[in-house]
Amino acid sequence: MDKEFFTPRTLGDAIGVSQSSLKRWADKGLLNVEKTAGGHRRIGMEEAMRFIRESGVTVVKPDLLGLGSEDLDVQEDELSSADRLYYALHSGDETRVRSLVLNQYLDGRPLYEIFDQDIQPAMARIGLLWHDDVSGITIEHRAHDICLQVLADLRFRLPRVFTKGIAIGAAVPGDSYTLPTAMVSTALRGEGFSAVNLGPNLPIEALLDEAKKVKPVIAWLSVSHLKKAHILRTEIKELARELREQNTFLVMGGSQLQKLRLDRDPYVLIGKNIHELVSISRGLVANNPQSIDSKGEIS
Ligand code: B12
Repeated sequence: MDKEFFTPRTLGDAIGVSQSSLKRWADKGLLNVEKTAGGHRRIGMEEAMRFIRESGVTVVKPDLLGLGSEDLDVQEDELSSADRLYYALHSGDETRVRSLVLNQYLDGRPLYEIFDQDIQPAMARIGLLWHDDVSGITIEHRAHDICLQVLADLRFRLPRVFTKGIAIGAAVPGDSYTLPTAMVSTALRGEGFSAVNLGPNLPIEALLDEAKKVKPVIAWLSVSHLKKAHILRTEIKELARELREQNTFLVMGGSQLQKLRLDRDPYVLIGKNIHELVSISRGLVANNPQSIDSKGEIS
């Protein structure tokens, strides 16, 4: 996808400030403004998102930034963000889901909170509907697809500054769940890792092969569905051993991980949610300072 830019007028109108205020902020180095070949000022979309999130300005016209409009009626105003998300997912309103999630992000809420406290509980509630009625299955499939689209959109809007090194990961073989591993990669990108999601159902051998090539700081595995646990346990033990030799930490999580009953291993770190994943990743960087350039390459 090409880089998306806003004119100073569009950004100014979206956050309800004049173009001269934007220019002042740019002169003070608070907002990075680029120039086109013709000398016109433009603000990159990621830079606009970063500025709004960090400066705490209010988006008054979200539609100008492609964020949808979050016009709530009065009763809905009483609901928690997780409940609002649940209703938007239930009704299949993708625009509204996107707007709810992106606005939470722009309001400065940590990604892990949006994931663990809004999307996860909303999807868990959606996941109960199929017990009642066949339409619950349709709602669940649709909601899942909307979450994936919105996560991709969110990830695209994150700053592309990768100073913490490389992270790669996937869901284990036999696990076709896509959202958990997509969430992990988005959260790690938000933490400054050059994170690559290798998707659902990845052979352990393929993860190891890639890890040997790119030497990540973190390799993650998500377990939401468990098949052939005994084979997987052996494969993961061997994976952890090989990763340890190149100083890569294996980080594991997922709703079915406990059932795998892994042996204790200081190089296998376990997180029960995205908040714990982020804490683990911050701890690893603090204890393992390496020289890393902006593309995430370790030197
Ligand atoms: C979407 C969904 C599906 C979709 C999956 C689409 C896809 N390609 O991904 C479809 C419709 C295909 C599906 C199918 C099935 N599903 Co389903 N599904 C769900 C649902 C609604 C949401 C799952 C999801 O993505 N959640 C969002 C993620 C992000 O949340 P999470 O997995 O809890 O992850 C959190 C943590 O575990 C952690 N985490 C996750 N990964 C990692 C990794 C690391 C490294 C770390 C640190 C942390 C971490 O952080 C996350 C955020 O807090 C759940 C409901 C639920 N309670 O989860 C049911 C659910 C999991 N499914 C269920 C069932 C029964 C099934 C089926 C067996 C149904 C059937 N009869 O066919 C099949 C099995 C499919 C299979 N073979 O794997 C049950 C499982 C019950 C159980 N395990 O005992 C659930 C709980 C629904 C229910 N209440 O009955 N499902």
